[in-house]
Amino acid sequence: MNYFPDFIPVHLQKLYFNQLLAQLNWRQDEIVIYGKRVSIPRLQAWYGEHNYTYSGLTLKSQLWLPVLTDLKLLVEQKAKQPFNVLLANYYRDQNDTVGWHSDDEPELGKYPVIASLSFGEERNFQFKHKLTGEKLSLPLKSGSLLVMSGETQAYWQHCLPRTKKQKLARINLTFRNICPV
Ligand SMILES: O=C(O)CCC(=O)C(=O)O
Ligand SMILES: [Mn+2]
Repeated sequence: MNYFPDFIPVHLQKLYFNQLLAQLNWRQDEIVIYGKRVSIPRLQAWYGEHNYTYSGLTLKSQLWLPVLTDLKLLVEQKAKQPFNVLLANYYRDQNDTVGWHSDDEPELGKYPVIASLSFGEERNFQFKHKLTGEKLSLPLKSGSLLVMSGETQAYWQHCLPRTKKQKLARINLTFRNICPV
């Protein structure tokens, strides 16, 4: 795992945040849990060359936007690997979250590289080891890039917990590479 706290220069962070907020096709998606439809606690958007299915929800591919291809290129240069899809998450405030999961869908391959770019409010990203239960916490600051690779998805789950402290909006982009089987 590699963390680059100052990946996007400070003077560009607000610009990117505003462009992403205004231009992405943010949706309030619902998933089915124990037969019930539940709104997920964040907005999301999906771009790239493939559809994506999780928890009974299919995200249809949408054409890349210029702001996304710019960021994708920067991230690909740093991670030294190509990406062909993007899941974008918009956390409106401290109540928006993502629960414990691994990004280990078979179409991402055995040792997926996932590059996670953050803008806006800093939030704590947590990891939990699947066998030992060991926990780690990493504050993801605006403009930072976290590259998860190797056995990160195989052995660790991650989440972005709700906080009691009030938080402003945060946008996170996770670039992934789908290899159709
Ligand atoms: O918002 C984040 O930092 C992580 C989002 C995430 O884990 C995901 O979209 O799979
Ligand atoms: Mn994830």
